[in-house]
Amino acid sequence: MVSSIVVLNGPSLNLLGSREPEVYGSTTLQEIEVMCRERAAGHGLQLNFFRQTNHEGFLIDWIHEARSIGAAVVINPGSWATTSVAIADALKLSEQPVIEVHISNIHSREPFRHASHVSRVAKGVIAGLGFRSYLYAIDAVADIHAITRAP
Ligand code: DHK
Repeated sequence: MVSSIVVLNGPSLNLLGSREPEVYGSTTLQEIEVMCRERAAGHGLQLNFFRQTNHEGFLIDWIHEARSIGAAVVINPGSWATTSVAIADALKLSEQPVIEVHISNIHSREPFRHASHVSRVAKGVIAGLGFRSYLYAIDAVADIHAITRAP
């Protein structure tokens, strides 16, 4: 049963707010973190916002850490979605739901963004809804949690 969520972010998402705002919006990662905390608290779930890394190995370590504490994973892998079998392999080991998040709609963008390794192992994928993609991912984990708790 899920009682905590780890939120993970891949490369260049530290620049949210100033990075291509016409694509990614003007909300910063820090602002997203605050909203995620509120959302998770509203569902009675603990949130570990591990934040962001530009180093693939760190992200893999964090995925393993999430597994060891039995947390669900909300992950925006950024461009590693399309390049990293290693991240997908690490996520596959999770015994809790993994929700892949993208701020932009990767399917309406360049073709190289369409095929995600992470999508193959994720329980669900939320893309194109701006910063709200993260919040809906937390709602999804909470719903799954409620279903698994139901008698
Ligand atoms: C973020 C990125 O950094 C891109 O590499 C992805 C994703 C899309 C997003 O929309 O959040 O292709």
